[in-house]
Amino acid sequence: MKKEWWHGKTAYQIYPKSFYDSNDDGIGDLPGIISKLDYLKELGIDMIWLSPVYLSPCADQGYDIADYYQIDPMFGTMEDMEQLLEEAKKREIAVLMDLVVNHCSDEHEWFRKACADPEGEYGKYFYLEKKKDGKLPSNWRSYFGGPVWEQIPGSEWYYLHVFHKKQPDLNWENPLVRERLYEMINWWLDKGLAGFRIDAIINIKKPQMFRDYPADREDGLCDMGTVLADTSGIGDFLREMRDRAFRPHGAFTVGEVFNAKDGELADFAGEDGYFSSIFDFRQTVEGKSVEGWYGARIPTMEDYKRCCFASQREMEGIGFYSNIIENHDEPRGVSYYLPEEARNEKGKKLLAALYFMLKGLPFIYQGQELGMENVAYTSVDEIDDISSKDEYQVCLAAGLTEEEAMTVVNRYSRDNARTPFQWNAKENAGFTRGKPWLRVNDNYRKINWEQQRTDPNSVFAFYQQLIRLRKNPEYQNVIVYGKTEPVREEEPGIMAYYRRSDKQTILVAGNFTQEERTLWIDEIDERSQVLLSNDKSVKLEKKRIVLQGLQVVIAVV
Ligand code: TEU
Ligand code: CA
Repeated sequence: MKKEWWHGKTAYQIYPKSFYDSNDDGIGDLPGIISKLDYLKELGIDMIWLSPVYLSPCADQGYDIADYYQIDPMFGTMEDMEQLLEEAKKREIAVLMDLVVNHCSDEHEWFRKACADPEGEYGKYFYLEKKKDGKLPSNWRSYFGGPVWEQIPGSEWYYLHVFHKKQPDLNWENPLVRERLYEMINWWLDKGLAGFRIDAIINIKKPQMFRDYPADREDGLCDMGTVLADTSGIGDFLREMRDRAFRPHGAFTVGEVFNAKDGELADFAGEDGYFSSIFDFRQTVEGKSVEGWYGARIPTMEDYKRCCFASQREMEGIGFYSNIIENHDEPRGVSYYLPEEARNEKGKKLLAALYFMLKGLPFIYQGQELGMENVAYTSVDEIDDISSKDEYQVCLAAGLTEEEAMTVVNRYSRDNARTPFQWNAKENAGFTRGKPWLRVNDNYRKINWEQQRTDPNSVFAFYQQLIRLRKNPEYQNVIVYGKTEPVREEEPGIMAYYRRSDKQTILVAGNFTQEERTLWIDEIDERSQVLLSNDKSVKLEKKRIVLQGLQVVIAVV
């Protein structure tokens, strides 16, 4: 396999609005990020992904871009962005921005012009259609609820938006649109970005606009997943974007790809793929339902293990997944995957080691390294996220009480992960001296960085050790390139695997039950050596390892 500059990196996702507020307006910003680069360095990070900081009316927290060439004033200025690139470079931290090109904002100049003259040049930048026999062109449901079609006020035209109505989809079939996007991507890469995380990209290719699919809810609409499954030909767009923009810059790209079809993995993330890597969302989508959040089932640790191994097998010999336990769209991984009795420091480290040591690029989402947890919102009014608001209504429409609806929303809400970063035990968790834009999690006095940084047994210290291990020249090759081989895969309550290269074998063994368990493993002998564990007492004996409840051990065997 050809080696690439990014293979050994550890990445970190920053949600700028909630990371650090430098000017006390309650909103995290670029100067705030710059002031925390040393923090990231201390953790061991060498690549950051910034969720969008472009000019945006913020209907979907910056994922609705009004100008790709401007920084939103709430985050700072273009000079701040340039300074961030410079300061990051000094610390050898690569910077990725979020590339949101499936749609823009309805306040983008292109869309304004399209509305002013739907039949003119800019009308062709979007998908504009008229009703047929009084019916909308198609019965697709937007990800945030309701039909994907919205009327342009004062006209007979409807535009397509697969997300919010303030996020009109760009017409990728129009070569002019593609040109303008490539120009923009190149402009940013020329500024010194290392690459992009690529938003919602699987949506850029649509089937025919006028095709209906069987309704899957009472609303008569059908899920976008069904629509996309019926689409082909996205590869032409993605290949072109790669060749025109990413490849000439040697950029790293990670695609938000939920549903690559069978056999397409190499096209997306192989050595000659459209992207350098794609996120592994197998465990994210496990248990989800077209009915919405109320119809979903939380995966167990057994599901989690099965998903991880399936993805590792599928990707072997092809490329690298980017591995996560959470992001800005998901609940906190420790609150979601760990059974209730395991939601403690030991359990958090167990989950950390199990995912971090998988083959692929580990991404840490801000606060994950402290073991930040879900929030218990008591009312939907405390929630900002549009997706949560929609799902709350879906619950009520399905006959749930308000209380039941809140339980469901709390389980999945995107605002679980979007609360301010917990820097210390002072007011507002030290995130701002103003009023935070979103409520701080009540547990900040217990879970915060200041308290963890000097504690050698903290979750933070454990992440530091994981990252250090990944960088250790003695093991780096096997940790980055070694094959993943499940060990005692059928054993309930245990998730264990080898990472194997020609020369070395590393064992990662976790016990997610509360009881002590013994694993018989032939390869353990007197030369085997523990590299890291979340429990001091490690019993490595000939041909066996004894794991305490919730213990994880990483050993070279
Ligand atoms: O998410 C794309 C995506 O598929 C979402 O529908 C996701 O499943 C949803 O957030 C669950 O509630 C990306 C971004 O990550 C997300 O924050 C944006 O809202 C979305 O694109 C639109 O840009
Ligand atoms: Ca601010």
